[in-house]
Amino acid sequence: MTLVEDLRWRGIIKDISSPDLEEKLNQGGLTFYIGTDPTADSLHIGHLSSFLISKRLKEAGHHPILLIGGATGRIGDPRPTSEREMKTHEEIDENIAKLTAQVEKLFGFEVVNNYDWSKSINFIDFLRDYGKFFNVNYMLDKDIIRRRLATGITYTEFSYMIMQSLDFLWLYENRGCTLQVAGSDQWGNITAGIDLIRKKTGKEVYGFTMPLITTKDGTKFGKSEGNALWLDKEKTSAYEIYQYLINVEDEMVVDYLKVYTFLSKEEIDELDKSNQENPQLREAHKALAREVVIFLHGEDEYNRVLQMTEALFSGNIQDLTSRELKDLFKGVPEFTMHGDTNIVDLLVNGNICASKREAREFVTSGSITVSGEKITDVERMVTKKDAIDDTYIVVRRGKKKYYMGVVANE
Ligand code: 545
Repeated sequence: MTLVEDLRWRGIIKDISSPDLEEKLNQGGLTFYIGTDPTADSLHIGHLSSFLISKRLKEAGHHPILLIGGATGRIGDPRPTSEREMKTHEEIDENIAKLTAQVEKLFGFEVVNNYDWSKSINFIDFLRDYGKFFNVNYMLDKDIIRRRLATGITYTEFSYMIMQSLDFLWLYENRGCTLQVAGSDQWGNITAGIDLIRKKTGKEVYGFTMPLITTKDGTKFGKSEGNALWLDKEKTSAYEIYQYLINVEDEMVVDYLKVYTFLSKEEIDELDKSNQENPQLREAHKALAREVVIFLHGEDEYNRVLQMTEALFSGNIQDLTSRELKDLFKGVPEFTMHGDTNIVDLLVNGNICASKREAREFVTSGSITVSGEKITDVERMVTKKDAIDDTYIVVRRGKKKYYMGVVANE
């Protein structure tokens, strides 16, 4: 398979600026870039799909540049809905530092910051050297601007596409960069850059975008209960990412394998077959979760996730660390335990049971475990000795409901 055939098979090419690009992609040797603005201190799974392109192209013999928008991030790429809140310079600087470290670690590629070449352009030069190449009608005709006309857009955000175009020109002239790739929302900005370079230099450069990755019903992929899944494991644990991926919709798992992993067509076809014939084995889901967690957080972290999953399944949670427990039980209801408490009182005080009568019933029927140990005696006292790592009392009610008791420091 050629590179372009592989990308098309994966469903990664949406818009392409010229059919000539296909041959150039297959030949190798292009310098290309992909950019991100420091609007947050981490990328999330939604951004990852387009960043993985840089690795695919690199492996096919192209040279990647990752751009962090220290300049553009201070302006804000217009969203379809409304003007962005401007971030403070301090916040932007902090985000740049964290994002730069993150993409360097994940991809190991050269990172540039457009603030370096944009910061000293003065306003008069900007208007004379670049503004003259942008017809306002052309700008108004861009999809994103058209969508904002009804609600309004400031001159600041309106100018954003000129800044991004200027980056492409700068990278073309100074780094020999002839290709920009991104998600499909960037098509307007990419083509604006291509047009600027053509007008200023007479040369043809290229761009392509990939489609937005969605769930079955068309909503954005990678949100867990409305929250983004961050690539920074301090913000989203490896366990949470694993859980999200292992539970993706059966009809979608093959699409995600194509976009989010480097497994070959043969390997993915095998997994597809297994998914069709033995859906209960969940081989495709497991491969997706494994590949992404290993790519993001490494083999050790992946093995730790498997151990945690196994511990939760078997109920043997005593040997987990408090950090692992925190990841495992993120979002489960918490309560505080003040001193030694009778099991029935604990269940009522922790809002695990509605009444003492109900609590006694759960205990005597064997439906309650405390830190992995089944408790059937209604007189049993729960003490600090039951806490894992001296901190957490994990109560399970029935098969699946978990509650986290935190021992109060008294
Ligand atoms: C700036 C200057 C350039 C080239 C590109 C840019 C950034 C671009 C943009 N991209 C998006 C983005 O999101 C914020 C990330 C928070 C950490 O706004 N104008 O910066 C996303 N991008 C990745 C994909 C995207 C895009 O980083 O392209 O489509 C998401 O999938 O929205 O010279």
